[in-house]
Amino acid sequence: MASETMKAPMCLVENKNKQLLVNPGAIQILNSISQPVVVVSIVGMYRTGKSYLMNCLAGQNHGFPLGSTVQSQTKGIWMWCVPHPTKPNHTLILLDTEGLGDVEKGDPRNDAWIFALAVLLSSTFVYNSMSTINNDALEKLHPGYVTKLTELIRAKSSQRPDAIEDVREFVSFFPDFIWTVRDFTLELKLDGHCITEDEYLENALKLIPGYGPQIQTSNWPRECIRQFFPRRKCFVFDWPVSDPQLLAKIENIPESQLNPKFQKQSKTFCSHIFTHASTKKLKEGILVTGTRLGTLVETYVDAINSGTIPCLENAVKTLAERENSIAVQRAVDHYSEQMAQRVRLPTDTLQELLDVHTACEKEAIAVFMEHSFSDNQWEFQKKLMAAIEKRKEDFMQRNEASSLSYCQTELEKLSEPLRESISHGAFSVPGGHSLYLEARKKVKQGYKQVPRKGVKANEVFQNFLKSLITTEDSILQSDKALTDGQKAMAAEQAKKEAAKKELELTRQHQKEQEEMMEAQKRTFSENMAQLQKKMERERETLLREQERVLEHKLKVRIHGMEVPARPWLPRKKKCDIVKEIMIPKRTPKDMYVIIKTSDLPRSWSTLPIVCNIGMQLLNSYMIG
Ligand SMILES: Nc1nc2c(ncn2[C@@H]2O[C@H](COP(=O)(O)OP(=O)(O)O)[C@@H](O)[C@H]2O)c(=O)[nH]1
Ligand SMILES: [Mg+2]
Repeated sequence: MASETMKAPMCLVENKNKQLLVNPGAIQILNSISQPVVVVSIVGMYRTGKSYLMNCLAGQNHGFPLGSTVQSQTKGIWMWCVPHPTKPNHTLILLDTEGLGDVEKGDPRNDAWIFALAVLLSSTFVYNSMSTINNDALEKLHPGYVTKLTELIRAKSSQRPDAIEDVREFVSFFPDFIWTVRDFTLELKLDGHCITEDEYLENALKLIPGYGPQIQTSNWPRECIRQFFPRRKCFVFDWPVSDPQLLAKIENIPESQLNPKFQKQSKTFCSHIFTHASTKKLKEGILVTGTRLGTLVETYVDAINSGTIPCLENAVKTLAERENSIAVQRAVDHYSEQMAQRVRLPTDTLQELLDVHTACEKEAIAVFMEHSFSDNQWEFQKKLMAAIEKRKEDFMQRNEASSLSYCQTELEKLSEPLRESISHGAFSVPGGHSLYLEARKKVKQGYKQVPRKGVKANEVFQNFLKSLITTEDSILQSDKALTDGQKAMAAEQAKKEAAKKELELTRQHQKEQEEMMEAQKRTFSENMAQLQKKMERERETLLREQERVLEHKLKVRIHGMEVPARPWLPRKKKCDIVKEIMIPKRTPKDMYVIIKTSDLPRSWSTLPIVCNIGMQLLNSYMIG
């Protein structure tokens, strides 16, 4: 979509009357964005300049309405889709949260959900606060939002919300974390040394040594931020203007008149987002497009409203089901279009049709592979195979019908003189049988000359000969030029010829059966070959993801988790972490799990076996 059509932000999720409502208009916009998206969300206390900062990212002074001017802005998540300023063919989606912690704006009950949604939907999550990152900021700003994340989000549908594995899973799909500190007036110094903004954040997130309950309470948000957000950055901002009067009208102040330090800091922040904010991805490297983001919003909000916890695994399943159905349809349409373009009915032979079928099928499978994902039990691939099989049969039937009618028409034209001669009694004369044979031979020769008669050519001619048997016999018997012996020999000859033709026809059918079997074999091997390739590609992505998770877990492990463990965060040995991450539980039937969880060399040897199992399953499916 041309994202420039979105001139102003619109509400995506409204927090109203204890319910979260998805705006269908916003979903419609997302649905039209087929490009991958970079999603930046911002949360923090109201009137801390969040919307202003988001407008900076959109390159606009006006857009998300600022708190000073609009009092009755809808509570919830606001969305603005703009073309990505540096990544071609990407859309930048800005998600601004409105009214978090603002009691004037109504029911705060859903605030935690808005916070969780901002995390779930973004690829970069900005946490905005005022003045400093201190205990106060960590404890009092949205108490419990970060620490509640384990209760508000679930990675796997099958696990208890507090399961350890679930927390571990979070990391693989959680966004990058940025803490923006506004009106920052302190010096960036620690123990007399200059430090970077990131060091300032890391220092603030350092766990307080000790074991008391107060220390635990202080450490918990720190621990959570460190656990959930392994990739962290910090940006501090000075006051934008020195005159407080001017602050209220900040959107009308030309950039050049803002505090030069603030200008520089805003530029640095924006340029970091434009260069480093990554494309939104789900687990296993599934790229999120605008359309997919729309589905995620709907799935998560549906879950929240129905009283369940948004679950990433279910969201991916919903996405996969929607998209895999579309992928099947696309692939089948491609097959049909290409067949219609490349096949001229009737084809000369069945093999000619099957060759084109194989080529079109190969392309169709590739279309399916390109657009499908997480088709764990090959459910949709099997649907595709069945659908293509049906289309192929339709083509074969049409091919036969077309050959039949063409051959019949041609033969009727060619045999017209013969039939006329029969009806005029031209062969009821002495020597008539020989004349008849001559005339029949002419028809045969003429028929032979007709090009591209197709698969029914022999059958049609055979039926034509059968229709003449009685007439032919009476011509023979009434031919006075022939002796009884000659007649008997001629009758015998006719029988032999008929039997020979019958045999030819049977052989042709047998050959066609074999050709069809061969084509089916090609179907299976093509499906398996392309599946294998896709799995290898997916496995590479998975390995990279596992490495990332491992790296994070080790980092957390190594950099001092010195407080008593939470029930969901027990301390682990390094080797245990490695084991848990690299070898999750297996279910032997699940082809993807086998590929996902085995280590690299083993996977290469497992792959053919897995493909064999797949082949057998697909085979039995087709036969069944
Ligand atoms: N002190 C201060 N005020 C700001 C800053 N940025 C914007 N504002 C002003 O703060 C008010 C609220 O800004 P807004 O962006 O709507 O805050 P939001 O409620 O967090 O989205 C407006 O009057 C802005 O002009 C900033 O960095 N510091
Ligand atoms: Mg705002």
